[in-house]
Amino acid sequence: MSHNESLRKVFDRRAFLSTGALGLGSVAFARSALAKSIELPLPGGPDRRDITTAWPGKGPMILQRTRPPLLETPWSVFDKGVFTPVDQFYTRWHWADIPTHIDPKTFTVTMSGHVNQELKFTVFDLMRKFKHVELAAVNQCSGNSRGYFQPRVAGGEWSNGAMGNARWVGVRLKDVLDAAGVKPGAVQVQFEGAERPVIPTAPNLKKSLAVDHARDGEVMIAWEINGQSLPLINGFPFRLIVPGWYATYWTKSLQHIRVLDHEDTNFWMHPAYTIPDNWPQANMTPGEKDVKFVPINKMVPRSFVTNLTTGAKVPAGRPELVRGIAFGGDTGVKMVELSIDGGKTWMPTQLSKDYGKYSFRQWTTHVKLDKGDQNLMVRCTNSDGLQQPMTPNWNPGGFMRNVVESTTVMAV
Ligand SMILES: Nc1nc2c(c(=O)[nH]1)N[C@H]1C(S)=C(S)[C@@H](COP(=O)(O)O)O[C@H]1N2
Ligand SMILES: [Mo]
Repeated sequence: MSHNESLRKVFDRRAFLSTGALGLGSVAFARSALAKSIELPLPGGPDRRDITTAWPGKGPMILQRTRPPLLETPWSVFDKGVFTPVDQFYTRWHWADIPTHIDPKTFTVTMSGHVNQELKFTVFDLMRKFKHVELAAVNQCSGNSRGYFQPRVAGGEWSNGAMGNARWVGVRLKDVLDAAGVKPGAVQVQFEGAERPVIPTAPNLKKSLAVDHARDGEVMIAWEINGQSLPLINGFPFRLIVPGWYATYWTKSLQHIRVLDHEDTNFWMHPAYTIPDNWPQANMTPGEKDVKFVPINKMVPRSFVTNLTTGAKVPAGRPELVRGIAFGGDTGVKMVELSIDGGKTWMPTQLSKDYGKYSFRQWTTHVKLDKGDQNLMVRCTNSDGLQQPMTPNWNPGGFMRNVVESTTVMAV
């Protein structure tokens, strides 16, 4: 991507209008203009979810909450390809007062704290001064699939659609930090977006990464998602991309970058968004005492069937196509296997094109099923040898669901 091409996209007047502003009139209608609902059974309910088509710039989405917007990608979208269409990319915000208009001509990103020189970048500066990089990476909410936690935990009861994969274009955070000059003794880098809490005394969402992580050359400040400017609802004009880490760190509408000479202990780092300190399990027993919690961090491998859903009827006794997606978490996918005997034996699947280690990877295979209910189990092993476990984890935040998923079809 050339500088000029990227700049043209952001400065294109029509692009501002579609991304830099949220049609608030339409937002207000989000609840009343429901098109329909879909079946989406979760343990403990509900069995159906409303589908909304009323969000500016979004196609049909599962409505979890209107203010702030929590919109989930309908499952069928993940079968269409490894990159999630922008108009059906999920969205999640913490505070209802999300930015409804950002003028890219006046918006600035500030870099302050433990640096040699405090800096302020306009949108134009940030895009022009640093080398452009592109990376395919999965953005997954820490609470994706929370609706399947048993016993149930509080929070957005997502099914599996609080994730998406995209090609992100932007600049390396490292280059931007180096321009300000990180001082010796720096510990973490903190990120804050342009929204503000509804109650002024409530803490705004602030997330931090270790300095070495922030400077690893992979963490990016991006403005492009799958070839277009970020929609406002997904973080226009810039968002942080933290490949392999949960989306809570992917700060949208990034406005402040602060280099800290101490560990960030703000509410959103601890106790919010913490997991039991036993990665990759993030597991504990409900009610267990004296569990040490640490900030959520790297993702774990996951895999799903996408062309068949539970309850689907498939012909018995002849090879049927089974297809899906997988991702390795904080590294690539080594293999994806399928079991139709409850996990006793596993058969290999074919992996499709590799778009890089942080991307979704499509897999396909054919299976011959006997008549009756058949459980398709899919298991991903990542390049570090980490494999999805057979029993689900549990933690009170409903974070980091980590288990071999099953799809029960009826062979007839
Ligand atoms: N500024 C800002 N950035 C944010 C959030 C937020 O509330 N405010 N939520 C985070 C969380 S928890 C998630 S899951 C992702 C969602 O990204 P998306 O809306 O583009 O899908 O944004 C992250 N970045
Ligand atoms: Mo999230």
